[in-house]
Amino acid sequence: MPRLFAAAVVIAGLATALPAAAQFQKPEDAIKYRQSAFTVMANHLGRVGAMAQGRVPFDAKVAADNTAIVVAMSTLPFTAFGANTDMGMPNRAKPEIWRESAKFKAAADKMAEEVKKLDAAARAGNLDAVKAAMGAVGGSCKACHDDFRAERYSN
Ligand code: ASC
Repeated sequence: MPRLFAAAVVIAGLATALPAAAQFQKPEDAIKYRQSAFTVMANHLGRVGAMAQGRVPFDAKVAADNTAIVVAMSTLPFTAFGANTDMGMPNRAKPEIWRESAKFKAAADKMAEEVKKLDAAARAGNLDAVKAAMGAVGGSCKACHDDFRAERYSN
């Protein structure tokens, strides 16, 4: 193969690999990925939630370290709801995710937005603001779960 043509083929290959959906070999990989991202996000959100609820003493540094992780994770799951990832392994994704994709995206964006506000509150070291922002984040989680997450796992 002529060198220039070979280079063009490599570049074209990289470019087509870039879309998020193409980063998963099979549906099962995408499902595992998004479930994992939600798990990590919920874990770190929970540590801040414990402070907001007074179950754990408020430590602004620890809170901000955790909200930074929540922010970083918040957009990742939504790269893994591509076409044909409704099955492949047990999951709780409702068909509405693909049927009402604009609404699903709006719910995801809303959560990411509220999570950024929570991070700002934690970085400011303001527990009252953390409590308020935590309520809004929780509301955004619940709203999306109500519409788009099934009660039971599929088979
Ligand atoms: C969390 C978590 C969720 C949401 C949800 C809010 O901390 O893991 O799934 O908040 O419970 O209603």
